[in-house]
Amino acid sequence: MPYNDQFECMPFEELQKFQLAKLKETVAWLYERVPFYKNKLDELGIKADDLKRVEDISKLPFTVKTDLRDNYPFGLCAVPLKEVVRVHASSGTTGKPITGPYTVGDLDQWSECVARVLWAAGVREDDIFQNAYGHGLFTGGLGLHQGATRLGCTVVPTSSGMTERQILIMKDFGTTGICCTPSYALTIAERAEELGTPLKDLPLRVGVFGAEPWTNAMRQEIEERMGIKARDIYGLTELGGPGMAYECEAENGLHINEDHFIAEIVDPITLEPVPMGERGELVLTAIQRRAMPLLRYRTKDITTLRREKCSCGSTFVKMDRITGRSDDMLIINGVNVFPSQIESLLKDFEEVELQYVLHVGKKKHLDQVNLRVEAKQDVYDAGPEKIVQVEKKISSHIKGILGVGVGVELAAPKALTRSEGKAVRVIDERPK
Ligand code: DLL
Repeated sequence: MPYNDQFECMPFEELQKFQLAKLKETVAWLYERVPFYKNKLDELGIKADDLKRVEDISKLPFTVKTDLRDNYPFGLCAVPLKEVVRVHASSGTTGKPITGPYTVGDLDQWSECVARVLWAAGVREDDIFQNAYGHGLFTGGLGLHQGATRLGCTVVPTSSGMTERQILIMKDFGTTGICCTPSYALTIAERAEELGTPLKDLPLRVGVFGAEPWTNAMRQEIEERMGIKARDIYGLTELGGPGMAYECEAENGLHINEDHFIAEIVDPITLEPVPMGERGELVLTAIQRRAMPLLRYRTKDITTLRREKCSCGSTFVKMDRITGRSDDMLIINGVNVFPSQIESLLKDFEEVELQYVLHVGKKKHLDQVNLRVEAKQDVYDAGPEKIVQVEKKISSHIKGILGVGVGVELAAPKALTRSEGKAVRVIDERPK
């Protein structure tokens, strides 16, 4: 039985009525409070009362990441900042992050959504739950913290990194549940094996992984090496972070928390809604958030939706695992990176040309990024010492701003192939 059967098992007709009421409330809320939405709704000549059925959502305007950038940091906020009790942030397409503000009520419903995820994965109040997501601006750490606290677990907020300490704590505290990115899970498992304490010999029994794409093959490997059940969790900063969708015992798709989010799939080119069961871009509308509810947010994540009876009892629609994105965002060990962000950082360095290629690969289970960028002639001529100095300077600048380790290699002037059409800026050789 799901965590909150009143909502998670709601009959479809009732759910639709509920969604419509909340959608209308949200549209009216935004119309009154956010000039960006007032203008967009006026342009389209649509008001909350014009929405008669949930499907009328397709009359509403889309919201995209650049709208958040253009209204940075709080231009889309629908409440005064004194009612905002937390702000998280994630990568924007250029230098500035995008922000996610929360009211007290938003935090409360976020905890509820994450509690449902954990419950569906089999986490219970007697679990010792190690939270190895980054705690900070990233929504993973505090989001999972709140959800696990709501369930009553014994939460151990290790945050990410310091792998040997993670293993030590797992052993000493008797950790039974864990959450982190799936790639980090494998890194921990591998280190534990090297240290002679395979995780499968520990009490660990369940893991909740997300924030980056992963496959069933990876699930199997994690389950075998860690001796656990591994389940998926999905979400994004713009709409409140992890907990928007989650896997249940059926392990064939992720239920979307439909009393909080209305999901649509659109064709990423025509932006027309596609029928249930067809692939396209996931578009989500937050219908209960109050600090920054977004209408028809284009996630750029590619998936399909299915409405079917599920063995877990939930009536919520299911989405398939995310198979890719309709933009060029890269997810590097759970951190979102746009090539355009790298480009805008490179502009600060007069030692290099804006000719660059990002090579993305895997070393063991972790993503590795190498940036080849062309040196200016005088820098190149100054010799190896100067080159190494510039490489280090760029690498530490990128790490400082984006939080991602990138190996930088200065190439000789004119060494990189010039494009004859769209420049190829990213070579992603990670296994799909
Ligand atoms: O990654 C929130 C999160 C934290 C989700 C912890 C799950 C667990 P952002 O940093 O804003 O938020 O990145 C959001 O990451 O649009 C997807 O492209 C990708 N993503 C998130 N979860 C999954 C998943 C968090 N389970 C972006 N599978 C999203 C595939 C995922 N991709």
